Amino acid sequence: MIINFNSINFINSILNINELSHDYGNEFAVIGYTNVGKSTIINLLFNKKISRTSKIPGCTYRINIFKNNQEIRFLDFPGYGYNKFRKKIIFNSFDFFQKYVLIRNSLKGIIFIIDIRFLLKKIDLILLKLLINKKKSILIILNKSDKLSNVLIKKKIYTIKKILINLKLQYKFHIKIKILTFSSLKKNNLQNIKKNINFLINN
Ligand SMILES: Nc1nc2c(ncn2[C@@H]2O[C@H](COP(=O)(O)OP(=O)(O)OP(=O)(O)O)[C@@H](O)[C@H]2O)c(=O)[nH]1
Ligand SMILES: [Mg+2]
Repeated sequence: MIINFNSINFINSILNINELSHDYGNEFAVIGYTNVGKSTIINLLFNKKISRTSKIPGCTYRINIFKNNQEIRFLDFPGYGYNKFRKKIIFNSFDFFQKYVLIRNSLKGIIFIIDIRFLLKKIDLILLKLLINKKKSILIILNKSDKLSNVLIKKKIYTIKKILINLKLQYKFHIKIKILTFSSLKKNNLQNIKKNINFLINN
């Protein structure tokens, strides 16, 4: 199957795990810390402004669900870190995601967005370990690479690969985790990201 990235529509936004649609077909989750660029990447992938983005952390505060004409669903998760609107929101993205990963059979892959400058925060590592334990396929996107020099980008890639190798030794897992760098400003590697999402659905 080749994913059609040229047809996407907003379906609904949810706050509760019971509001998820039936667990059939193919689903992808776009997750990561607040403000790393999840919604921006979704908009670029589908070449359409379907998800709200903002400089203010916590812009996405519900799980927004999109679907293409092949019935493939993409879930844009709220970031699980610092949230400017936290006091107003009783929703905990991190807890939701943990539950979601455990129950969701149609979840074909995780698109894990990371700010390349900060790499993995403690909370990212906890989620990564959970995903590895559940044998979920992961595509890691090191976003905002425009903020670093090429030398630093290489260093960051080296560091995250080392972290993953250590996790591999610790948890003895065999799933492949692909790592790509990206910049929503430069839009490099967009085709490569699409290729790798296709890889997730077909494996
Ligand atoms: N310099 C730079 N800025 C980026 C990049 N990607 C996203 N941004 C900016 O980062 C901010 C946050 O982007 P969003 O897409 O809203 O981030 P998000 O992860 O969806 O944020 P939450 O939904 O609040 O968790 C916006 O101001 C974007 O324009 C990038 O690659 N480079
Ligand atoms: Mg967002």
